[in-house]
Formats: sequence, C-alpha cells, structure tokens
Amino acid sequence: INIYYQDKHKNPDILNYTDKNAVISELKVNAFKNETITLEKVVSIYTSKEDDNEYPLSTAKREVMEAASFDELLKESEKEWKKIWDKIDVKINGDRIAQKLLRLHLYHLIVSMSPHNSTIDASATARGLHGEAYRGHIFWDELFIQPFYNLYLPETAKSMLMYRYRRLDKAREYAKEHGFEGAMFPWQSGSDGREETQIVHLNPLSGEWGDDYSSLQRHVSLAIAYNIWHYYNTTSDIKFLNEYGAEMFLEIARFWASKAEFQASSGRFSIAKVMGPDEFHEKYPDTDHGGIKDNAYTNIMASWVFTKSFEILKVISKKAKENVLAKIDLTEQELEFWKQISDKLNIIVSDKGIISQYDGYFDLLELDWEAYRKKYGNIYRMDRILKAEGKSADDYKVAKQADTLMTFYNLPEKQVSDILTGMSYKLPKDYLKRNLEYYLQRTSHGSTLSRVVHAQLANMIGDLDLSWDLYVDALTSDFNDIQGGTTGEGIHPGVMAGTIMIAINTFAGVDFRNDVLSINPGLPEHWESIDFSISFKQVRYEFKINKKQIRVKTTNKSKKPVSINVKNQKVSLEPGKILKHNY
Ligand code: IFM
Repeated sequence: INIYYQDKHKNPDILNYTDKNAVISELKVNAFKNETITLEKVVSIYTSKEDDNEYPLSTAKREVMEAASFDELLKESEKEWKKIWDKIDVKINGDRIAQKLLRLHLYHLIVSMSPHNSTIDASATARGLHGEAYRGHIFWDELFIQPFYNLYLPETAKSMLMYRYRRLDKAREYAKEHGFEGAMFPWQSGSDGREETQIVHLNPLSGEWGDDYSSLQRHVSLAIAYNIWHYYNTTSDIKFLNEYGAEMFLEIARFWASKAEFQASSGRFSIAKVMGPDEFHEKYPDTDHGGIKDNAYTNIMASWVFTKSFEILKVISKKAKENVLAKIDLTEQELEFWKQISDKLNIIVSDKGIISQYDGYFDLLELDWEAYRKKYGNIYRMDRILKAEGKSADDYKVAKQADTLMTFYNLPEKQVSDILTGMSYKLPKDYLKRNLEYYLQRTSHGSTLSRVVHAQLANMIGDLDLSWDLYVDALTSDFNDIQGGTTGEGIHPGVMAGTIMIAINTFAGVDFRNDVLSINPGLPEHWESIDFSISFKQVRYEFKINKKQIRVKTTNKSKKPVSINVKNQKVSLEPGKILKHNY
C-alpha cells in the first residue's frame, strides 16, 4: 500500500491482521484540512490449490514487491479491459438505463470469471466473487452463465467444464453411493466435488429449522450435459468433446438411464425422488421423505440427453469413440436401452394441454394469491410465509421459479415439441402460451432466475409488454436489490448473464442453439437499435440491428462463406461483406 499526501509519497504505518471473517489492513495517517490523500493498493492473489504453486504466499509477496508502479499497472489493466470490452460490449440505443445495467452485468461477470483466471480450477459460483452467500458453491446456475462465455470467451467456458471433468470420478462415486450408475453431480459443488448441500434450513420468518431436500435437484447433471453440448456447438471445439466432453456426457446419460424405472401401469419409464428447479416442491404432502416423481423438466431434458448422446457418438472422432466406449465400458445393449427410454418417459399432460410439473401436481391446493399479497405485500418467498403459518408450499400450486417452462428456455420450441410428440403426447398448437399463462399465475419468483426465463417465454408467445416488465425486474434485480438484502451477500451472475443473453437471443433474436445461426429480431418498443458481436463456430459475426434492418458482417479465418437463417430465409454470407436485410 502506498500513500500520497498532495502527490508526495510517504510510507504509511500499516497494521495487517486477520479477524474471524476478514483480512484487515489498518492505516494511520495524519489528515489535514484541504489536503488530498491518495491511497494506492496493489494486491496479488495466489491459491495453494494450483499444482504448480507450492508457496502461494511467498509468490504473492514477491509479485507485489516486484510489481510495476500503480500507474503502469493501471495502464496495463486498461489495455486488458479494452480487449475484453471490444469483444463483449452490447450497445443499446434508445434506453440508457438498460445500456448501463447491461454493462454493469457484463462488468460483474468479467470480474468474477475471465480468461485472466481461467487456469484456476473453479467454475461460476452462485454469487460471483462478491459475497459469502452459498459459501462460494457452484450450482446449476452455470446453465444461465456459460452460454455467455461460449459466445465470447470460450477458454473460460472450457475451464468451467474442466472444473466438472476433474470431479467426474467423485460424481461417479456419488451415483454409486445412491445405487445408480454413471455420474451424478452434486447440487452444490465446492473444492473436492462432494455434495455440499445443507440438510437443514433456517426459516428466518419463523426462526425454525426444517429438513432441506434440495440436494435432490439432480437436474444439475442435465445442466452440465446441456453446457457440454452447447460449448461444442458454439465453439466447434471437437478436441474437448473427444477428450473430455463425450465421456462426461455419456456418464450423465448413463446415470439417468439407471434412475429410470419401468412402470407396468403406465407402460412408461418413471424417474422418482428428484426435485425440479422449483425449490418450493421438495416432497409430497404428508410424507416424511424428500423427492417427487416424473418432474416434466427433468424427464424432457433427460430424453434430450439420451438423444444427444447418439449425436455425440457420431461427431466425435472414430478413435475418440473407441476410447470412450472402452474407457467407460458402454455396451450396445445399454445404448439400445437409452433409445427405448428416450421416447417412453412418463409426463402428465392435462386435457387442456397443461404439462404437469410432476406427477401429483394437479392434486395440490390452489393458493389465494390476492389474500397473501394483501397480507404480506412481498410474497416472493411464499415457502417461508406458508411454513411460518404452519403450512407447507408442498401442499400448494405455488412455484418459486420456472420449472416445466425451463424446457422452453433451454431448447427451441420445436425441439420440445418434437420430444413430446416423440413420446406420443398430443398437445394443442398454442400449448406454450397455455402453459406460460398457467404457471405464471402460480409463480412467486422467489428466485431472480425466474424472471429471466419468463421474460424469454413471454416474448416467444408475443406478449411483449409482459416480457419487458419481467425483463426490467431481472435487469434491475441486483441494482435495486429487489430481494431485500440478498445483493449484499453477493451478486447473482445467473441473472446477470441471463439478461445479456435475452438481449441477444430474444430481443435481437439471434439463436445459436442449432447448427445454423438464425436471426429473428423482436426489439422492445423503445429500443432503437442493438449492436454486438459474437463468435459462433469459429466465425465472428458483427450485428447491427434496428427496427427496420438487420446488418451482419462476418470475419472468418477459413475465408469460406457461411449460411445463416435471416427471418427464416437461408442466406449465404461472404466473409468481410456486409449483409443488409430490411424487414
Ligand atoms: O441455483 C439457484 C436455484 O435455482 C435457486 N436458489 C438459488 C440457487 C443458487 O443461485
């Protein structure tokens, strides 16, 4: 630490010490009226976890001693930030607040994870590097965060997946411990990959502790599989898929196959003892064990995993295929079994085309939403309110966050429909709209992730006002600390990344989930234009989209033209040339 009185450098008296919850540097300075005191602090951080660093403390100390001056370091840092901003910036015309908040979100994502710390064995924590909530654990929030890194900073995206790969053996052990095969990743993951989820939970409203079954959110493994595929689809990093991704993906598929049980009564396979993303439903009413059966989100995504496994086996190299099949001892019979289950998983659909969140959901009680709103005002955490009243959210049709609807956030609508029709379910044409309306009325948005998902879906069904209202809530959630105190415990990177992705894939309408990029903009009414660049399959795309025109320019090392879909028309793009499409 350096200290300057009116530009004159003095060595300050510093007392460094650690307290129970903090590392503290105390400085004593003589301050005079009207005199400016400038404090400069240079910090070096090393972790003992890195293999090549046995002496992190002395390395950090040496680095600080040898560091360049503060001004030089600042210049270097500015240069690095500029490189990053040139890649990631999203420019909005017509909405200064959205512009500022999107940049705020981009900034906080980058200070949490960037190529500058991609060599560290860690992934995206639920609260960035900003606070103590969730003890730095890693959840399924990666599903919302990694797509941003896939498009902009693939080396960081890969490091997130490698964090999981290094814990694949632990996930295998975890599956085995519970009587399953393959890999079952923990709901909350830390350093060594064991399950870190708490088993009791404090309700601050009642002051009482209760059972916590949230580790049954086995869908975290589906999120990892989803991220493996989309990392590959976005970056074309086949080496990763050959060496690590395929193995992890297939072990996850194997886990789900071992969890599915044939039910003679329905003639279908059921998956029991799980929780969906909606954390309010942990168990069936009047039971003393956790878990519900046939969560639609889980079963649809599990079916997706089985089907994608075959595609992965097709795209990886012949050698990689031989290696992985031999390494994990995956037989033709097992693969045949996956084919069978993939379109025979049990999902409950009402005559009106509402997909039941899980088996038994339709039997739950309806909540008197108006009465609760009147009584409590803020009802985000309906679970806590109900528990404090001696009731349980398990008994009611009340969701914390999108659950069934998450499938439409993850997959293009057609893919969800194909999975459902493949399973022989017949749904009305407007089933997405019906499901959105049904579940939105029964969701309290107790997780900020919920608004991101619903904003995208409302846009998909053409309810632009609703989509915008939900988006604004998500965009301002940390800035305004809408959950009353949670931001102080750390930012919510899942929501932050989600708001950026919605600007790109929903409002600008650039969909990168298929083999070919497609563009179908639906800008919010007051957004005049949006400009941004992304990398997709080794091609850089620069977009400038306004209410009337889409402009795209590509840069492509291979110099070959690429095909994209612009407003459902296939177009070929020559590298370096600007495509202008009026709409
Ligand atoms: O992963 C989320 C979950 O979906 C809702 N509760 C908080 C977790 C960590 O962000």
